[in-house]
Amino acid sequence: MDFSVFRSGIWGLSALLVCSLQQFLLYANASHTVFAHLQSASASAPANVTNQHRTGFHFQPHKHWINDPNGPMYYKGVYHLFYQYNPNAAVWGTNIVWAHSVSADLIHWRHLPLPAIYPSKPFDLFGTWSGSATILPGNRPVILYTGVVDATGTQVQNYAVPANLSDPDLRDWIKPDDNPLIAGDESVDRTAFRDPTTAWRVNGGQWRIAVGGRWGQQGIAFLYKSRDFRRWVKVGHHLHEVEGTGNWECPDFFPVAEDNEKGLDVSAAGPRVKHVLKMSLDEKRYDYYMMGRYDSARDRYVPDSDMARPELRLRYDYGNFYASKSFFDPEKNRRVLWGWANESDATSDDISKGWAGIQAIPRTIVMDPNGKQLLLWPVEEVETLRGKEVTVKNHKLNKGDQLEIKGITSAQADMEVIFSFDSLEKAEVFDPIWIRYDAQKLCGEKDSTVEGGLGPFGLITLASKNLKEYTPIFLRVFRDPQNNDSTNKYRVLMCSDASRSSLKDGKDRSNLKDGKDAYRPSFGGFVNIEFNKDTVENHISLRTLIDNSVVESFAERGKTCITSRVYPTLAQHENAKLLLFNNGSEPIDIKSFKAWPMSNARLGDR
Ligand code: DQQ
Repeated sequence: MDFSVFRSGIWGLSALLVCSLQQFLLYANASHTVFAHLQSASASAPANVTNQHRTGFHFQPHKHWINDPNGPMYYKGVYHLFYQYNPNAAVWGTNIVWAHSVSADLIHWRHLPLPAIYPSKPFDLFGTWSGSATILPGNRPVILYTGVVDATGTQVQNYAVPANLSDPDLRDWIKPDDNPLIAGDESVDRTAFRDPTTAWRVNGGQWRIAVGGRWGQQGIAFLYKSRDFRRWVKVGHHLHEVEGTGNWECPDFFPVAEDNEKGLDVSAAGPRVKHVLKMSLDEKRYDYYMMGRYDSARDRYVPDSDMARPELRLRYDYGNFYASKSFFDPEKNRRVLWGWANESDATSDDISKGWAGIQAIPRTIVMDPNGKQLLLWPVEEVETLRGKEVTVKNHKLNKGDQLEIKGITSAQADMEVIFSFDSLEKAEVFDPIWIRYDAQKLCGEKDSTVEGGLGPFGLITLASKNLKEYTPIFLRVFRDPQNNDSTNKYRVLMCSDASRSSLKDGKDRSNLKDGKDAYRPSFGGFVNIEFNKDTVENHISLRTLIDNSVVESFAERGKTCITSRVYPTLAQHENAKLLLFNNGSEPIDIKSFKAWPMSNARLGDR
């Protein structure tokens, strides 16, 4: 008997059943906009997928909608990435499944033909939502995921196990009938109770997981414990909670080493280990994290700083990056982070192009030597796609200067630049009123054309002739004598401005965020750099990956990262220009600039 035919028959039948049941869905706390009328292939799929803005080396399936990365892991020489996927359309749907792709190097991928997990059982008939993988002793992977069980959106936590452990691709997954593992009790809002973490072990014994949720406006990481991975009991306290932050989605909890850059497996503990708790804030659609100490004996997590103070919140990425998830890669002893970079165009555009969503380039996570934050950096494998290097050295940019970089197809490129300057004297004074702003608002006011003292300077990417379209990534240094939270009296603002990236919409897209329309602001974050006033020269480094409709930037080895999704109509392929610029009165030296055209990653089927 041809098992694959049998299985796709069952898949088709159950999908049909599920789709008709889902017509009646009403989600009280769903985090994605539901387009019930667009979920079916016939209603929404265009005849062809439009290639115009597809990326060359970022992860994406051939067509349709993707969102959260799920259950990343390394098993028997293979990297696995699962992701939320709508098999019918380029919009999110309650028919979302766990699609599955595998890779030897995190860059080139094979898309496996069938979803690993899809709605089919009473414990997930109304949704197979996000979750994580854990490798149990004996090298046995298990997936924990959220199942939606009824039309009101009640969520439970389920498990799935590989059908065949000798298959390194882990193509087939079984959802045992003793699911669900966890149903929320009366202290849990069951319609906001989802996205279990990878499990960790406390003192080599009991298992723990966290599950995201809320109680009113209090965001919560619920904590559960188990001796055998089957019977899970809610712990009397939460892993953490913060008032006023709303629903927490996709929590991630993992250790980082304080003394070196090696990644740690999830259960690692010890005196020189800190723990990171990340939560995806449903209301803001951004990922925040905190660093702290996890006292495994008391099962208590104590963060270093108070997340209730918005100005102290840390983010992995200050742009379009959400629902991220990390995993430990034992092959290279590193922790790797995946994050979803959603489209920033209108839903109607996604439907007509036939696809929506990419995964950002996977990033290694290490602790910043300052101990206060993380550094995120593209995995080294991405460098294997680099072509012939173009360089610039020791080129001075005075106020108003632009330098065009020739000899590279910059619509698909990687680049690293070090800017240096002799003096901090011209840095503009930071207005205390801006403390109440977030960096994004300041980037909106002080855009790349607004002249300054020390900055703005940076890159102009995806630029058309005469700058009708362009996406600048730039820095501006402020002096802040009143900064009481730090000994550092300078604030460095980093911006990635998508508001002029496309002529297509013909209007300002920087203020809309309704989930249906285009949203392309100037994203911004501060970069925590301590300048040395005793040396004559200070630097700021910037790395940017450009891939047709995505610009991912990393300041200072990954202290601050910003991902923007953009859709130039003119600045495409060979017509996209790349420039360096300075609009500040302090001259900026391009100490070093290197750029490489990037070839395509192989994204095939098997
Ligand atoms: N997406 C999933 C949920 C998760 C949300 C559903 C975050 O499990 O909370 O597709 O984007």
